[in-house]
Amino acid sequence: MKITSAEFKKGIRGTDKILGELRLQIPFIGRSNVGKSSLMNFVLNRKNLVKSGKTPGKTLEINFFLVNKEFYFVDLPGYGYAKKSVEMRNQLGRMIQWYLFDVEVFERKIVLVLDAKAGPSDMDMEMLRLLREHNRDLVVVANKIDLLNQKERSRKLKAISNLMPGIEIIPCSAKKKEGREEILKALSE
Ligand SMILES: Nc1nc2c(ncn2[C@@H]2O[C@H](COP(=O)(O)OP(=O)(O)O)[C@@H](O)[C@H]2O)c(=O)[nH]1
Ligand SMILES: [Mg+2]
Repeated sequence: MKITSAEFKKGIRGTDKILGELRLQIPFIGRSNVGKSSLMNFVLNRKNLVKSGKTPGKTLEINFFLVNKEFYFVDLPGYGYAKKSVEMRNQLGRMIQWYLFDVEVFERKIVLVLDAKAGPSDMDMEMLRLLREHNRDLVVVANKIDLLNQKERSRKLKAISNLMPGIEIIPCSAKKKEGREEILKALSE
């Protein structure tokens, strides 16, 4: 897949007619601060289209970006801060679950973003369980792989694979620009 264009379309907080469009939606989900927005910019080859930042929990809406005038990248709020664990039951958590599990769309491919160094959190595992329970089409990536040296890297990837059997884990780094082709390939399968 080649990216030829990307533009912000709109942010929503609840039901909206954009959800009913006959277009593929590709939401990036994961913990706050794991690098969802950075990764979307990297994959789209755009510097600052998707707002990323140091303040966790900044994204309060579900933001739609039209890509190649054809499908949507969807930026969602993160679930839970690094330390102060916000439960999936709070308002943002409910919004994420509503979009992923209550809203049926034309087609959806979900990118679950993990922290390569920290590995999957309890909430990541819970999210994975829910995604599988709902038979969601899924791509799992391990971001911030640049924080690991060669040895830690293979050890960590193996450990993550063991926790998520039967799922291919794509190592990537928005910072060091690694894994873009692999992610695009997985999304076009
Ligand atoms: N080292 C490293 N830092 C990253 C990477 N991707 C994102 N970050 C940093 O992680 C922080 C959170 O990124 P952001 O994209 O806003 O995360 P989001 O909350 O999941 O959308 C920012 O300070 C980024 O610069 C990466 O691949 N490697
Ligand atoms: Mg973000």
